[in-house]
Parts: sequence; C-alpha cells; structure tokens
Amino acid sequence: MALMAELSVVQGDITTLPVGAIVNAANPSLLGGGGVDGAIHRAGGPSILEECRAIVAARGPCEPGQAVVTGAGELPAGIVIHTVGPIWSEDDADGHDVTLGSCYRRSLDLAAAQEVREIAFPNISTGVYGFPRARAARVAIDAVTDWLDRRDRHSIERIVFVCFDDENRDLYESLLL
Ligand code: AR6
Repeated sequence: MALMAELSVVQGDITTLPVGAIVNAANPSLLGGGGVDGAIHRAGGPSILEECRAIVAARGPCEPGQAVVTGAGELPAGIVIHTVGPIWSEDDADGHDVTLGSCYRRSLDLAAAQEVREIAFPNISTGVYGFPRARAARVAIDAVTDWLDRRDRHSIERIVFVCFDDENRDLYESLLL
C-alpha cells in the first residue's frame, strides 16, 4: 500500500524553514541567480556555491527536469536539492509539463535517498521562467501525488509548497484544501 504524506501550503521565505530538505529553483549552471536561487545562496553562504561548482565540474550542467544535492551551509534546512525547471513557452507546453513534473519527482527521489522526512518546494519555474502559475500548481501537485502513489516505501512524511506571492498561495490552498 502506498504511504501517503501530508501536503501543506506555507506562505513565506523558503530559506527560513528548518526542514530536512529545501528545493532550489536553479538554472543549468548551478551558479546562482535571482529569485529563490539568489535568496538561498545569500542566506546559505558560500559553501553551497562551492559544492555546486564541484558538481558541475564533475558532471556538467544540470539539465532541466534533473536535480542534484548539496549541503545547506548556514541555512536551518538539512540539505538543498537544486533542480532546474523548464523555461515556459507556448510551443511544446505538454513537454514543459513533463519537465516540470520531473523536477518534483527527481527532487523527491533524492530526498528519499537521504531519508528526508520533510521537504519544502518553491513554485518552480513560476518566476523568471514564466510558467503559468495555475498550470504549474496542478503539475506540481499531480507529480508529488503520483510519486507518493507509486512508492511503497519512502521516508517522506510532509511535503510543503512554499508560496512567496498571494496568487500562488491562493491557488495551492484552493487545490489542496
Ligand atoms: N522563498 C520562496 N519562494 C521564493 C523566494 C523565496 N525566498 N523568492 C522567490 N520565490 P524564480 P524560476 C518564488 O524566479 O521561475 C533564477 O535566477 C517566486 O515568487 O526564483 O524557476 C535561477 O537562477 C516564484 O514563485 O525561479 C534561474 O535562472 C518562485 O519562487 C531562474 O531564476 C520561482 O521563481 C529560475 O526561474
């Protein structure tokens, strides 16, 4: 039987959360940027960037839909999972859905591999990358629900969707409550 986990919505800054893993909406270079990526590197300190550089040197850039793990530096979280969302465009919208869903699935794979119990996701691709918010919220919830359904044994007890803006908070609350 599939083990369910609690899905919850929190509005605020993901860098403040003392959870087992927070997810970063990164870009393929893993060298930081704006938005949540900038906030995580600023609050976490230089060790996260050093680990990211080492990962890219060893394996190359992180492709959209993939994810990698680093420590959390000075953040209260246990680890940071860096994933790269798709850049939205109308052409190949279905393909972008698959890539975005993969960000959530791969992140959960990595979190479960580290026995993480609580994982917090930002609204990946809905900032600079321009993914329509309502569409992204449905993809995110479908992906994590499907991941939980398919895994018989895993460590995940709580999945937190961290919404920075009111629109995303309202969307997730309407879809989850
Ligand atoms: N905590 C939680 N969510 C946040 C925070 C925060 N501190 N700051 C912003 N958000 P974005 P993307 C929300 O642009 O669209 C970077 O430059 C934000 O309101 O951070 O995946 C990377 O390096 C939005 O809802 O990520 C890439 O180049 C969500 O996080 C590119 O942006 C995602 O917005 C990735 O673009």
